[in-house]
Amino acid sequence: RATPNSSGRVEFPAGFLWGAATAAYQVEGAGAEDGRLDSIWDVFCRIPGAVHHGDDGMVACDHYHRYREDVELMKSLHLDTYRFSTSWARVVPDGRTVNPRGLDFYSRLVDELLEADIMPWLTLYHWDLPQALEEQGGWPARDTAYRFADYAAVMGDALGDRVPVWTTLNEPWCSAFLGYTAGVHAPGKKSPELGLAAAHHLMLGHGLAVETLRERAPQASLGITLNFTVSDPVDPDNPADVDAARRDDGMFNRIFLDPVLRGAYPQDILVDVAHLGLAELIEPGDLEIISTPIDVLGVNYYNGGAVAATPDPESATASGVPDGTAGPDGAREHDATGPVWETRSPNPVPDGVHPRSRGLPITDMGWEVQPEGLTRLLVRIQEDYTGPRGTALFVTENGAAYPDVVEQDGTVDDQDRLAFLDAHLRALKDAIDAGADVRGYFAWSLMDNFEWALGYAKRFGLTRVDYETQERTVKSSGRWYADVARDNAVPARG
Ligand code: PNW
Repeated sequence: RATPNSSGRVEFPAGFLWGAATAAYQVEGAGAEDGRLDSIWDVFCRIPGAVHHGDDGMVACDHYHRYREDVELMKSLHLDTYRFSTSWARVVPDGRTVNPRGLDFYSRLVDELLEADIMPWLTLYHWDLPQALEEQGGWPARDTAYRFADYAAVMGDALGDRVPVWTTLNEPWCSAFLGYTAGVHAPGKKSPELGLAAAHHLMLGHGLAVETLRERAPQASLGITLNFTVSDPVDPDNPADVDAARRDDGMFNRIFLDPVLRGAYPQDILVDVAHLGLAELIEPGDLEIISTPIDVLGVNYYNGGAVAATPDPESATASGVPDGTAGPDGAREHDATGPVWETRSPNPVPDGVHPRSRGLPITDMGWEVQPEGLTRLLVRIQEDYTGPRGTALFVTENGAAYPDVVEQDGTVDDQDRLAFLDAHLRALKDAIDAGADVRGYFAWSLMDNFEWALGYAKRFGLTRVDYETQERTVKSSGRWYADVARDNAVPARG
């Protein structure tokens, strides 16, 4: 492999796209305006203890009313592209009837972006299923996949001529397994069977949506965003740990990669979950639909991890949570103030997969900072999955939560976040040098926002949001990133 890009100036290929990402429920607010009805997240937020501090997305960053100002902000950051999601609960509030006023918001946003010469990158589903559809079974019900395709058709008809890139789902792993198995995300269900059924129907919905968008937006690039981990056995000489890493990789990465890009679920995973009913849900033709060719694969990468077959004997709670980040005993069930680390592997595979600390630095999420994992991940996806099919790679999310310190004058000098981005961009360039066809990068996130079960307590933004005044202040990381985007290069470090 090429020498790691450790500190010199690093140039990116001509045309590389620089962006920032958000998601509807995390930034929009206007939760009950212009005909929007509840999504599963609105309902989940009302469950006492489900979300840190009882926070919800009713106001969030008020982006629904401030989108013009926010597009100005994007311009000031020199962004080539903006990745946002559309709220299904705004566009099709009851899951069946189109709400023109909701749809119109996205039309105005897209026009504003095009006017500013910022390419709209649209994600159809970033976790806000209309509650009406959850009440009819949610993602574990096959019908939801068809309702999703209907919603995709509505969006395609409305914006197909103006939006050049569409991704169907954001991180189906989170929707399926954090939502229906671990119960830490909406709708808060706790069943391995439901998680697997949700996963299959999310995949089916993805494939159906690609088919329908292909007709409605023949010029557009289409794809999906998956979230990934890089699982290393804590002891590579211990076959049980190696098997734990295999299962972690299987239930996190391959269970989505393989059906989408190879047209089949991984055989070892089908064997592992044979008693949980996945195979019985697959109808003839499903995998052909799921593997409908895509043009882009979105890669979300925050961290990898070392895993073991057994809990850490030295950890007091034996939960595998790294030292110093464990929440109060027993507080992890429905009080998400503790680290999200543990939710990284609530997979339905029979035996546990136990995260182990490697002593690497961690972010405010408790996630290990492991930039080199991004290089390995991108090269592997290129070689094993996307390369043979000619599917382009984009890093659609990468970033870090840190507890920002606000200076007297309101500025935030977040050198920790800046260093995180710097290291990951160098790692990304290493992957390009090693042959990965990576065409763009989106920082998570354009601005601080509603961090799901952790509420407003965790800040990922390039821009600080004061939730009292809704004032936006670009952080040091944001100013640094603006230069990177302008110069198409990461400046020398130091
Ligand atoms: C992603 N995990 O979520 C989402 O796409 C964003 O909406 C979110 O704000 C961002 O990452 C930061 O969390 C994840 O537990 C949430 O492994 C949890 C996990 C992974 C991704």
